[in-house]
Amino acid sequence: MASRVGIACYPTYGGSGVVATELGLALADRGHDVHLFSYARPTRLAAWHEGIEFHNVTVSSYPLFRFPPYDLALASSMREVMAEKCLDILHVHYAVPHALCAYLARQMLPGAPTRIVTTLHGTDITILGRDPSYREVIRFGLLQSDAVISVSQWLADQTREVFDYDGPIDVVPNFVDGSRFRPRSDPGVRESFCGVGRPLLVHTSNFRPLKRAVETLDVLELLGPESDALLLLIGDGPDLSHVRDEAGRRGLLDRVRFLGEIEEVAPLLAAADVALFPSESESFGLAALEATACGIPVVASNVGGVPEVLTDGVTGFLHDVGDTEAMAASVTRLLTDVDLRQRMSEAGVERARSEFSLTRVLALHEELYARVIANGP
Ligand code: GMT
Repeated sequence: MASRVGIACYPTYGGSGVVATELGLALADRGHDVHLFSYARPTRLAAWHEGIEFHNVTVSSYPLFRFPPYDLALASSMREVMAEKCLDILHVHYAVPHALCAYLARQMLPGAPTRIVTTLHGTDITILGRDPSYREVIRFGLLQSDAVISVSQWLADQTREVFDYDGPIDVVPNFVDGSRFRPRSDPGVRESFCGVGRPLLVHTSNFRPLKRAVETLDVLELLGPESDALLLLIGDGPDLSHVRDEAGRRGLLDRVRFLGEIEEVAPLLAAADVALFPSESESFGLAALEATACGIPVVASNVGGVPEVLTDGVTGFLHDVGDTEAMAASVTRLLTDVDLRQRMSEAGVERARSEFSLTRVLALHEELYARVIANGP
């Protein structure tokens, strides 16, 4: 049965906003009436899409406000839409502050039937959850949610540990839309960067320090001067200028291309040979999943939920955080052994299709929504 679903997320280039928006698009395509809340149009909601109404949360400034209260503006917008559209579900992505805003909105409408679903994505638990300024308020947000989703078993375990939380947690993984994230043979994309024969490495992220993006340069250097591999860096964020400076300082500028934020990354991923993700923490690793779905073996850090997404030695290679020598050795293996690369590529595509397909994970969300609606207030 079609539902009226509100979704709140951060709009920026990052996994939680991507997952929330892609889920909203897919729910709308299935006939649900979707209302998306954010402070700017999310990256993956580039254009108008039938079935989704975007609610741009604006925060007024006032001389007394040193910190304009975004959370109150968001709660107010949620309350308004909840009342007008009679939302069945308000699904918030990233606990802070969204779970609390949803709670506040519902408190403002006594008797509202709206059920609150909170998806935990990572640093809302692993970093903010450990911060005494936020711990108790996040825990309260979880307890007030009608369902709590974690994107990996690892993050569910962290949540129990950090908050001493023993309520139910549904592990529902992130997903990829296989119609877009798929292998393609499009020599044009490759040709435009480096010609067909030159090895192509790729890294996509929001360039926060925990992504350790500068280590992609270490790996490139460790491949040695005889390698003519080219590294594509996709995305933007606080560490990008440091990475750019380092590339210049190390004389690597002719071996690295900085592409910035790109709306449709799938064709670029599919053109590459190996993807690199040296993060120090990752509750899931959506970017790694998107790469494997495109048929690209991944070399990544063995952290958090990453081993739930990538199978070491089968769909990629996992190494200790910071072990760039081992990462470079794995990249060299993949670049020199075409059969290995092909086997890993096929295994990655197969796993993305069987475990993390949009169809499968969308159905898990629909089942969960039906369950919490049936449980009632
Ligand atoms: O927690 C964050 O760092 C933010 C969040 C985001 O919006 O990018 O990233 C997390 O959520 C993604 C989608 O579920 C996961 O793929 C990322 O692994 C996770 N990041 C971390 O855990 C560091």
